[in-house]
Amino acid sequence: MMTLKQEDPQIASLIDEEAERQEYGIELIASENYTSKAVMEAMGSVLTNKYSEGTVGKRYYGGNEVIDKIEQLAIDRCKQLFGCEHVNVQALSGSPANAAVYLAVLKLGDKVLGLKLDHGGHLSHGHPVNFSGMLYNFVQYEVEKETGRIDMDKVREVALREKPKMILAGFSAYSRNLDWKRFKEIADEVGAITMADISHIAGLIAGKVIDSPVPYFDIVTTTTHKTLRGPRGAIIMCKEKFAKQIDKGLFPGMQGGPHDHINAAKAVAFGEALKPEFHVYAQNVIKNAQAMAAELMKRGYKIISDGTDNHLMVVDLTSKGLSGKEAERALDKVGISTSASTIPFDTRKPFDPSGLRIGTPAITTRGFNEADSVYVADVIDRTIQARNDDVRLKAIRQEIIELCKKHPLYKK
Ligand code: DSN
Repeated sequence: MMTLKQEDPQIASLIDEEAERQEYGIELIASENYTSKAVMEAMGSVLTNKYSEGTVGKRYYGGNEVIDKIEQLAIDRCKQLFGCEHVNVQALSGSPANAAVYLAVLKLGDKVLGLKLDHGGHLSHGHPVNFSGMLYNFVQYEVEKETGRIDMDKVREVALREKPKMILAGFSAYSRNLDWKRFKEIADEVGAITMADISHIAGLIAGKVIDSPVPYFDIVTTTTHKTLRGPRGAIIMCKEKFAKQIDKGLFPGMQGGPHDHINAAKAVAFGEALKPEFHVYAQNVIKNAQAMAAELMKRGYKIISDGTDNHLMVVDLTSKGLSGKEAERALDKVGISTSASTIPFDTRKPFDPSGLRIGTPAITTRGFNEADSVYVADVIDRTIQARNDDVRLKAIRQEIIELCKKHPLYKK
């Protein structure tokens, strides 16, 4: 058989181009990371050829004796990593995982509490343009204007008033730890199911540097490709009493055939996260984020909630006189990838919001330390100031290339 280069030189060369971009660029998108070569090898394997609807030992297709062993390994490692009672590793991505949970435990129109998108939540946590907001009756809680933090007494007030069937805790742009125990107490008070979406922080939980909802919550979903550093995909963990419902919600409720090559790569990633080095990695992700946030604040940038407990921060650029999109574009020019983000109570439109979300999972994977993170904050500041000066931006681009050469990624 032909190699990719022989079969399709155009795609092969574009992949090379993207590899160069990743190698010589600084990745600060809070939801991105770099997987190991081992994870990629599993993803690019013959396992992509297989169909295996069903669960281990109960498949709708023949020839699954090897796939069963692989999926069981993924399950066992995941249970060891997160201490969950049951896990389904077949979810294709975060939103389908959440959809499968809703399908499994809710009826159409049921009421759910979730964090508002522009306050740090996620589209699939009840935004009106998303299936979640269209099919279910989501009531949203918010962060406080003064502190940028979730006030649990207010969450309790909303829960007592609304009496939801389920309470959902989780975020894609919130930099503070969640009080899982308090969420559970409130849910118990109103008789609600508890669901956590830990997509952003799963690696920090697996690395045992922040608290886990798994001991308290009924259901916990996560993507596997963010801080957890695995392949693009998701998993659903739950208490044993929800196991059957969740499995049925995912297949046949939501999905057809699982992606066995991805499930193998999930097993590899869980194996990596079980190693002691991953604990150090998770610690460093937070140290780097805190160093970067402190430096940006020193330079007059407003960080929502005035700092971070995790891997990310949302910078309010209003006082700097530019929008999140303008900052994102300027940083792109020097080879720094970020994502424009709404801020709580944003007066600007979601496509050109007031904030910029920044995260440290990827730079930490390539070995950046706190001093490097302070330097990156300095570069961000200088780039924003020089955003209309192409000569200065070009010089900064060279600095970035030198910094990346100091911390090679896949060219090691
Ligand atoms: N796109 C992910 C993020 O950036 O947080 C969430 O789906």
